[in-house]
Amino acid sequence: MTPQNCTLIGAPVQEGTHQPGCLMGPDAFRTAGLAQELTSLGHSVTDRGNVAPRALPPQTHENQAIHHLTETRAWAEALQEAAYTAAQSGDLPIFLGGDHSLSIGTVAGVARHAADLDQPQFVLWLDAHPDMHTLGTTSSGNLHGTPLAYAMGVEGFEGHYPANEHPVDPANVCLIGIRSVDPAERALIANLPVQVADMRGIDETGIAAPLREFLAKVEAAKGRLHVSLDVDFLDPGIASAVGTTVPGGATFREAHLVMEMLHESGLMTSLDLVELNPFLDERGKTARLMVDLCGSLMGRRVLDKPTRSH
Ligand code: 4U7
Ligand code: MN
Ligand code: MN
Ligand code: MN
Repeated sequence: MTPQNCTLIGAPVQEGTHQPGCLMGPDAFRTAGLAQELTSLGHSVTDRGNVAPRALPPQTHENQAIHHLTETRAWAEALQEAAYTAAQSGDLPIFLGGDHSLSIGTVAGVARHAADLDQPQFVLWLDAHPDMHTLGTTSSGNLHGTPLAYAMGVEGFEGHYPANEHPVDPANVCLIGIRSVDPAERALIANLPVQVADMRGIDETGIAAPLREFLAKVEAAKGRLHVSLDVDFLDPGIASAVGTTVPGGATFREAHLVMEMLHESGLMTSLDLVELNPFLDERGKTARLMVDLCGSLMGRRVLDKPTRSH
């Protein structure tokens, strides 16, 4: 296993949701021992503390449901810059959320670095939701439901979110774990070449098949891979500390298998850990599970030899 230099970047953003608590996410990951877990696996860790957004002049949108648009834009600008700088250093950036609106900034930032390297950017979205609303289609007004549409350069953010200079090709995007899709997202998915593994399909094929297919694409294209892990990817029975629980999520073993396969691929170049709401946690159980999953993602395994052959 190649040791990596991991850079932890806290993004205590919660303006993308209605429910307070994600603000405490970065410190919960720290308290649950994320750095120690990575160090125990032979990696080095630098914790850069938390990003702080600038104050921006207030802006509004005709969709009255939207709240905290100004703050979301400010976070996006600050995180795009932080992600770009961290990616340039050659280290593995790990963004500690914070709600999923943080990915508006992180994906754009790492994609900008991929463009500098002239490598295609790929995104793996592990989530119950596609997060493919635009400012025009969101009816909850919760902007954590928009980051993937923005990352792919879908229209509907102009003049509100920062201009997206390096949109990710939808053909380079894979969503796994999907089980709650709104009508506007359904229509977008139907018209874009994204790979979607919903829980219905996963029940039939297992979770390894769609992931293996996607990782083969990343490898063949010599791409860079950003992984965005939303706590609600997991079944609420094992991970309750999240505002948007949806039954029927990934089991403990399905989630670990995804992490183990990602590690074996050696392809991941950046990571978001999002939507942990420590205020809803039971004695740090979900925070610890997320750290445990990061262990598998970063090389912890049952035996010192590969468990299966491809
Ligand atoms: B998350 C939702 F309506 N689609 O837009 C919305 F179901 O980052 C949920 O994946 C969004 O947790 C969930 O509010 C955003 C809803
Ligand atoms: Mn507008
Ligand atoms: Mn999400
Ligand atoms: Mn979600």
